[in-house]
Amino acid sequence: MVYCCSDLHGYFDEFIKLLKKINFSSNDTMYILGDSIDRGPKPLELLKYIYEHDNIIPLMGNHEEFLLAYVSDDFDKKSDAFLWDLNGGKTTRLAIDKLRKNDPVLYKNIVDDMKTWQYYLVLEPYILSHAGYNAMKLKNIPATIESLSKMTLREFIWSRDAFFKHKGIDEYITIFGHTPVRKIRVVFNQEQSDNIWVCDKYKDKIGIDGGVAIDGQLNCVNLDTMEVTIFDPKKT
Ligand SMILES: [Mn+2]
Repeated sequence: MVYCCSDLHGYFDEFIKLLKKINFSSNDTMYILGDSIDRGPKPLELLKYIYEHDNIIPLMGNHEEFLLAYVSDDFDKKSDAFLWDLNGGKTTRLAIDKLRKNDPVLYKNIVDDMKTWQYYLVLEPYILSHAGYNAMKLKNIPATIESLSKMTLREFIWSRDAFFKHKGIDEYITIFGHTPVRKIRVVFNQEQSDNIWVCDKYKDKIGIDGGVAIDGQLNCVNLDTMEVTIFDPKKT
């Protein structure tokens, strides 16, 4: 089976419980749609687990970009570390500093691996990306799958309303995270819930960030059956 989930934000124990709940095995594949780190308690445990499992395929999120900026040579350690910390990065930052000191080989492996994480993936008929893309651009160019090449890397990891308020690429359904679904529902004046959000106007987007980092839940979608499994830490 092929699954996806998103915005794990260092909630490693909860992720493991989710894997148990779906009976995840070495024959299955799990895509994580970005923001595996920051905010939560065990970002490094999650990064190690991802690194050790070839059938867990992570995508880039804006929080992974904070980390890669931090470990790059031209990083301003003082002001940029401050900005990352403001965005929930402190636990990750301290853990990555410690790893660099205590296990430089594993540190290098994890960072080098992270540099290869993709910004989007196409698994027909699905497009997977952290934040979608800039759907407003499709007003001026044909809304075909080729239009993905016109999007900037930043748009795959930072888009919000510019993605979910506008019609997307024809004949594809985009599965995305980044904006917790409860916040998307506020934008559309919809009834509150942390369950996956399906765009009812265009039927071309599915938001799956259940907001585990804001007292919400983890949503996991089986891409073969479209069955959704929820792990809600509040209910265990
Ligand atoms: Mn994000």
